[in-house]
Amino acid sequence: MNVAVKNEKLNRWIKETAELCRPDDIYVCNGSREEYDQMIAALLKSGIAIPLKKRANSFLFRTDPSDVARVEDRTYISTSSRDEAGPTNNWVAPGDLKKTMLSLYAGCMKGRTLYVIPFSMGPIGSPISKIGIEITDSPYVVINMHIMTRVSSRVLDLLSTDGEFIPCLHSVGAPLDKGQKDAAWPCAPIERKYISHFPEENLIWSYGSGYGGNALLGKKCLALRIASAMARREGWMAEHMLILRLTNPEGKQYHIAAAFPSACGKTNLAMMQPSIAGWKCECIGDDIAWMKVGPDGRLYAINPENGFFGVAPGTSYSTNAMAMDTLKDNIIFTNCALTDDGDVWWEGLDGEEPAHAIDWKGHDWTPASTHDAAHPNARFTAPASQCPAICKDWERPEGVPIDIFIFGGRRTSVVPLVFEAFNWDHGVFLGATAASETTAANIGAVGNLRRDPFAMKPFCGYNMGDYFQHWLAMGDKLGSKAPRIFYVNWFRKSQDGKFLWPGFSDNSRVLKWICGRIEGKIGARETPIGLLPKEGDLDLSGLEMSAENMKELMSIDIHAWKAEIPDIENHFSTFGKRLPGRLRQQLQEFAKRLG
Ligand code: SAT
Ligand code: MN
Repeated sequence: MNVAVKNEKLNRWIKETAELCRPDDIYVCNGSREEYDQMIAALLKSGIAIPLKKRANSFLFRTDPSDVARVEDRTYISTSSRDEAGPTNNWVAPGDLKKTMLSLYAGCMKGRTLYVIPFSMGPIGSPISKIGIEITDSPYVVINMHIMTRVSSRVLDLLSTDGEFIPCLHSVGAPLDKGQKDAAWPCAPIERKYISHFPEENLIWSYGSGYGGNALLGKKCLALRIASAMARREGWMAEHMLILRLTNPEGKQYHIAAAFPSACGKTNLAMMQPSIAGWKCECIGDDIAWMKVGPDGRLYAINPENGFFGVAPGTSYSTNAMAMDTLKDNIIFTNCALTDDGDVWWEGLDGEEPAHAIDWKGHDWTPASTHDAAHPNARFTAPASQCPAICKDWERPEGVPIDIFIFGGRRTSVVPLVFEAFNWDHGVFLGATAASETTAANIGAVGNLRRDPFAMKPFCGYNMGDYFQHWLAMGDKLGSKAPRIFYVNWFRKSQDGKFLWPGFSDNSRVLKWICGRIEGKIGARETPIGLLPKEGDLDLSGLEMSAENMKELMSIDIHAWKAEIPDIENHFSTFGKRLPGRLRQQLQEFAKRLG
């Protein structure tokens, strides 16, 4: 071990873990630039990192073709009773799961180094922040954690001898025999992958995958699954939400938190540059919001992360110029294609397709190839501070006051561009019944419609029925200071399969209407599903869009909505007694409004 660790619990845990996993070496990280450079140098030497000539200090990694996304089927919430984890989570009793995993962990780091990563979610030392320690045998995880979280020896200083932290144990699950050559991307087969959470003891055990949320344990595991369970116990909120600041031409600021499922455009909205004159948008976070009621009774949000782990395909100067400008240097790319001149490439990037590239699997690719050059869940890991649209207050320890919540997802049909909830309970009903087509962010089928309440289905660390109740309780606590709730769908298509709404910077038009609503300046059309913009109220100036398309985008097909009712009933029935009566009542009222 390179340094002595003062914290007793941590010292004991490192020792026990080393005895169990039997690494060749132990290294405690300090988060410095030198450390990052040394890790990169080692990864370059072993040929795992590919340097990019066109972007300073930037590298491409290719994963094993089986290890390309989160694995929801192998993700567990292990509480003492199954009911505590609820119907949306996989569950195994803690004793059984630990037994299985302990046998996998035994000797799993042979031939590797055990890295100890002290990190803070949220600014180091802020009262809202949480300290985690990740133990991992993956240098790729170490460098990604450097960007995505605040890794620092100051975290160890803060912990002192007896401070509390959340232990996050990770192994790629590929021990090496003496002299055995390492795989380019070591990992375990799917049936031996486990992403396990023990919310009753704030503990995370991950085994077998090196990818994204499976392995960077500060993100979905700590900041959502464990944090959501803590938040419910302690009366705050941990949500799968971007945070942005919108400023109107008069200089008035609005803070918006929006929940969309993975790979549904949170990063694009968080960095959006409005197409309407005089409006300004700044990014505070693109994936996770931690929110607490402030001394003035309003809800304040911080982004606990330090970087963006964004989907590369589809990112371009026309869809997200701010992300493109963030990606110029100091970036880790994963599963993008490599061009002949030493740059990354992905489907949807500006300009011509390259005549030749190396695809994400390391094979030759040309435009004539029948497969994508980049994996659809290819990612960039980028420091948030590099984003030109980052808000100057993004690290403010007390957070920013949230005025507006937005829920949504990918719906090809049925759901109009935007509508407002009648009140808090109705807004919670909209969140609880949100549905979206599945994306490549999870291993599994893409394009299947599923209920994804509050975009938290894969990330809620306890019974989702109780989570709904927690939302209702937060609304009661906030009273008249509660954010107003809206629902959006950027993805509705016409009969001939074309997107009806241009999206991206034109989403500012929708946000402008939303701000008009909360100012009380704009009326709305009351419909059975909620409050829709009146004709002419959405600012469409300078937008070429036919009246028919606009009509279709805003249309409400009562039959299609009625057809949703049995599915919502079904969805609600899975929560049994844990479904709050107030949501059952919302469903009854909704059915009645539909007639
Ligand atoms: O792989 S991650 O979980 O970090 C990305 C996502 O699914 O949002
Ligand atoms: Mn996400």
